[in-house]
Amino acid sequence: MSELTTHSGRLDATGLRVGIVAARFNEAIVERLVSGACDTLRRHGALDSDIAVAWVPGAFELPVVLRRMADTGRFDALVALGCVVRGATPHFDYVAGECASGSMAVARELGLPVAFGVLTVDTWDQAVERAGGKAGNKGGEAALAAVETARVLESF
Ligand code: INI
Repeated sequence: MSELTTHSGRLDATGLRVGIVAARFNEAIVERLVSGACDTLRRHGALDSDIAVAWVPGAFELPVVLRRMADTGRFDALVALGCVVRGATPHFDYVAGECASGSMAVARELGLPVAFGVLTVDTWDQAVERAGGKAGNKGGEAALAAVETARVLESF
């Protein structure tokens, strides 16, 4: 009987070109997610010269810029960062829903890892917890997911 083949991605960002798209809405939170993502990439071997950060007004605008970055062919992985806080109207659902499905569409259509580091929370406190507080830094976690996925794709 032949042995099974296992593919897994190393958490090594050496030489990886990573594009980060960050939504300025709730900027105090998103700045921390961007710092978390950049620090994590550096700690795993990425060079600053291989990291590009693009800012957009809000999470709704993330997919179009992710798509443009993906189309350049210059990136091995992308990271979407933002913070959508639920309000009193259904606006949250439209913004968060379109942002998530638009980001996934870029990943699927281009075959490129797009990590989803967009917080979708009920309260500001929940956002603080996830942006370097007691629940960690979801920007850093998304960056690691991007690296791992890029490496596993590379293994085929
Ligand atoms: N954008 C966010 O990134 N987070 C939010 O919480 C948010 N809220 O609550 O409205 C938000 N809205 C703006 C939206 O992303 C677009 O920028 C805007 O609708 C213009 O297209």
